[in-house]
Amino acid sequence: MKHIYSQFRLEGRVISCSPVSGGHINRTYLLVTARPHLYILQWLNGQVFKELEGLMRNVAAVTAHLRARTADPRRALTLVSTLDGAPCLMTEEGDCWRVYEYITDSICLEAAETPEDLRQSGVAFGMFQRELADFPAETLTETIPHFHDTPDRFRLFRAAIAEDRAGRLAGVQDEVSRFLAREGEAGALHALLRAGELPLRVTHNDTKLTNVMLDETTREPLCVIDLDTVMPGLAAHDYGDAIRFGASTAAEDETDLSKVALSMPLYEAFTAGFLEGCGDQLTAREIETLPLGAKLITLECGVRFLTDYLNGDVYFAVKHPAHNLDRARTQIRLVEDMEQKWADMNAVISRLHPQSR
Ligand code: GN1
Ligand code: MG
Repeated sequence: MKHIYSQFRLEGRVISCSPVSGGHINRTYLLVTARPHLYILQWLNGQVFKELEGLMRNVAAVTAHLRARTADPRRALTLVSTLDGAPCLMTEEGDCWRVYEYITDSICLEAAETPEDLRQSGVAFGMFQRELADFPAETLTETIPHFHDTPDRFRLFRAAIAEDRAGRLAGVQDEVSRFLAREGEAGALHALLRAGELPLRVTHNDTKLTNVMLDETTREPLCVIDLDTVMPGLAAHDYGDAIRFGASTAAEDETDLSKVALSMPLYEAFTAGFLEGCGDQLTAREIETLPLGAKLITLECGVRFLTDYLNGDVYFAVKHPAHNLDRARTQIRLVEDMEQKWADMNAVISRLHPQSR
């Protein structure tokens, strides 16, 4: 790895480079120098992100925008440039590497230990939304076209079913039909966008709890990480993805489905934090559609996992052959639970934001 990190402007000689787990797409390492100074080194997956230069332009512009609002080194990500002054290193083999300053004395959680943890992550993603409200969205590259285009995800799902490339379809008929039964709802948010009822915003698009750094001691949010999918999008999708991951009572790949449900205390906590973080940015219509965002993004994520299972695990990193299927099962279970709790989800919104009704 030395031939990679030695190309960046680091303070001190590197004494260790160790892999950091987590993330289904990129590969991440922790660099420690003799200074001591800590950095995060990342390899970007060029199969998933076809436009790496555009992606890095987005990241450089967004981090600079957020950085301009705070002097605290821990409150925004800082890219470390290469010796040539570029935001990333492109190797002759076509690989892309980048380095960030490490956020010191911080933690990121796999699961909320208390509703307060999740509320704080809501504040972080809400503030991200608010701070980028004046960012020129049209200058951003769409790093993965149709990323949260749920109807398009169903189209790819149908293609995977028709092809049955890995010969796995026969074993998953029940899951397939539960997803397809909901295909008619998939385009609801996009229809509102087209009708001009929802605005296009700069969104994060991967608002998992694991993408928020919290202060180790106070547990307050410091900054949001994983900016690879920052693109123009819908606020309800950012909100929804955070609920999908953070307000579930079980891990994304839990195999005991009786443990999987939407936790209403966690749901309420994230919602309160997100609305607080967004300030007065969101329209009443956007706030009203937040529960729909939670349901549709969970449906979409499940469809993506099951599509990848049918395609033979070509997209998401898996630890065992049924991993994507396990993930798809938790997601559809969660969608069904949200359907059961639909009235309660909407009641939380009305209670926290009476004007949206
Ligand atoms: C992927 O790699 P990671 O964990 O940041 C995926 C997200 C999914 C998530 C599911 C670029 O994110 O869209 O919601 O897995 N990212 C991409 O855990 O596809
Ligand atoms: Mg991500």
